[in-house]
Amino acid sequence: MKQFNRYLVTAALPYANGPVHIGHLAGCYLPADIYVRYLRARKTDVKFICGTDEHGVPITIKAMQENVSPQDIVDKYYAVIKESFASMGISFDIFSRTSRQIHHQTAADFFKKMYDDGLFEEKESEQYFDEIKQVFLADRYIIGTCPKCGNDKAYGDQCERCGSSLSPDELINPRSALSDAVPVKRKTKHWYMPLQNYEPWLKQYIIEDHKEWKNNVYGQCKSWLDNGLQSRAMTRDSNWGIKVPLKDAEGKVLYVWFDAPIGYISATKELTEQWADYWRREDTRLIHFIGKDNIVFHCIIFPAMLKAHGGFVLPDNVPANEFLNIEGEKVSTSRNWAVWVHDYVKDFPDQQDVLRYVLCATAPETKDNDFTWKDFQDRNNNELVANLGNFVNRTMVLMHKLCGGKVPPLHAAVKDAADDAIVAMLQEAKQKISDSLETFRFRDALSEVMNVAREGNRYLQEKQPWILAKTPELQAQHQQLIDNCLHMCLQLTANLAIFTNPFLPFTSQKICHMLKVVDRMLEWENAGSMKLVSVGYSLRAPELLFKKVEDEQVKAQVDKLHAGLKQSAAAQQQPVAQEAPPVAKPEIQYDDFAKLDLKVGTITHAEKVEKADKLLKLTVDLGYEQRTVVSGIAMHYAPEAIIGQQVTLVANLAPRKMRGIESQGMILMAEDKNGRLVFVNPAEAVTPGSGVS
Ligand code: B3M
Ligand code: ZN
Repeated sequence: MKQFNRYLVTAALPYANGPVHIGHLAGCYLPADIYVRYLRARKTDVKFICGTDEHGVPITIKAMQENVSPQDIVDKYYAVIKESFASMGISFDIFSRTSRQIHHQTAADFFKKMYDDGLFEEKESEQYFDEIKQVFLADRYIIGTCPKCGNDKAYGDQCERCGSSLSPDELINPRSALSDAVPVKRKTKHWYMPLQNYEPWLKQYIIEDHKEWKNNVYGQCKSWLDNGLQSRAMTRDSNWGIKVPLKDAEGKVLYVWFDAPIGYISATKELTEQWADYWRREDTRLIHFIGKDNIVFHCIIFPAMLKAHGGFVLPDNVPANEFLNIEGEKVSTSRNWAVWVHDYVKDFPDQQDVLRYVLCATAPETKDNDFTWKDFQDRNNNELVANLGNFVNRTMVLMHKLCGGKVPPLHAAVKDAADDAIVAMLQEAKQKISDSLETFRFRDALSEVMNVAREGNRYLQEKQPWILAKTPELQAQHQQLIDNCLHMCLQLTANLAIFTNPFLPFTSQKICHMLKVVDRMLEWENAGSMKLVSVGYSLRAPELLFKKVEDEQVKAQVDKLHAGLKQSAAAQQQPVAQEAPPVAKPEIQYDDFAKLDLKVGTITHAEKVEKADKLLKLTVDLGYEQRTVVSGIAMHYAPEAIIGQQVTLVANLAPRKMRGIESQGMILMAEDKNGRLVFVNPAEAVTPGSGVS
């Protein structure tokens, strides 16, 4: 076994394009936090790194939806996300952002070094281009019909309905997510990383050397490697992101999955001058906590980048979780089917640990799992309140009542086998909890902690000090037995503070407060000790650790979920801004309409009309004839951009001279409230000359 002297723990950088929900917490932030809190309690040298991922398509799409700049979006959500994590006790050492200068520099340098070492292939390829918006359409910007399942809202990289990963070329009827235009192919140059060159090395690194990785992670990596890797573009055409640090790279930025993981490095740099110890020394153990959709990037692409660049440690483990569903359905932020962390904290103030408990107890460690509010209530009421809370409360109340509010002594003369059993149980529990935590089995670890409380309750029930003290005479007679029982229970309570600390830090602090002990007691090496609280020490009054979750609260939360869903459905159906209704024209008869001869044609030629800013002279092919049409769209479309565009033509409009050119028809255009003009054309290409009715 390799000896590690310091730990670097990262949690996936959430996109700053929306708030975080409980699926995010359960997926990686909570397990990472539990792990780090445990390492700290073991006095391990550890840094816990996170921050927002502020580049890439998710940000620009959100900006478009909200009609603000990408910068506005990332500023807004950075603050929201940071606050949500802090309120849940996620204890990052730094929560940075990939928009910071230090990151831009670090990522650009990383790319430049790989470039200078000749590690990229420069390739021209044809990519989809949106002629209306005049931009290349990267992966997510293209929407079309999934060839596998027929979902007509599949993305250029993935179909969210059937989960297939796709390439834009596979989509049927591709459209631009920006303008809904039919995209055209254009040439563009990018820098590719030939991942296939790293395949033998990756096979050794993962398949041979990391057999201990979780099955879901190892299995996914193996299947990627078995299928063979290919060159992958590490740059994109966009104006939002980190500029490619090369000449002739105007309009090119680093691929977001190239820059984001380097964010772990830049955030460490920002945190400490000793950053290189964490990233460059072989005795650092680097661990990435992520959700399952990020596996290939953290297990294959990022390690290949680190290897290619050289001089960095590699991830030693990547404990990825599966997904958490809500009330039996997949989380969907667009449908607003989610439990938002900031909402939870508002609705359940001071009950962060309840959520931490439930999410850890039901964590999707090996397969997708389900969160329901009923289960939340049951676990709170039956486990936290009735087991852990009950044990600590009974101990405190009885100690105040029967031992004068002070830690009673342990009388050797009346010690018995049940007392010894408690000591042994604690030792065993400590070992089991450590073992589970160190192998990322957080559910098992937590259930072991709860078992300690359960054993405490059983012990108390067996000793029944309240019966021994039924009358003052009886109590006087049994005081030594009573003392022993409560002495044991108090030491057990202190041990529970140590054990719960990684999982339920707020609860652990409350216990420490009641016992009047300082944080140092929480160090892991103290676990199992029966000398944590000193004899004769007077303790504070008990306060309840947990309170019941009522049926009404559960109902309110379930209702809220459904209401959110309805609201978002309504919002999607309604036009964004409700303004004055458009002016209606007087009613006409069918015959009036039938007089129009509408034909579909294809633009085969387009040029500017001299001295007329707004006009283009077009040739429209109707199959059976060519028409010359003068159209007022020059401010909206470049002539070269509309060659091949299908249009609808009013073919029997009386010819009209414009700037000396006879216009033989009129092209139909839709105009939105901002004056934007868009072609009215058939949803799929048809033969030129087809009639419209
Ligand atoms: N922002 C993807 C995600 O939130 C991405 C993680 C980056 S980790 C370097 O799923
Ligand atoms: Zn599909």
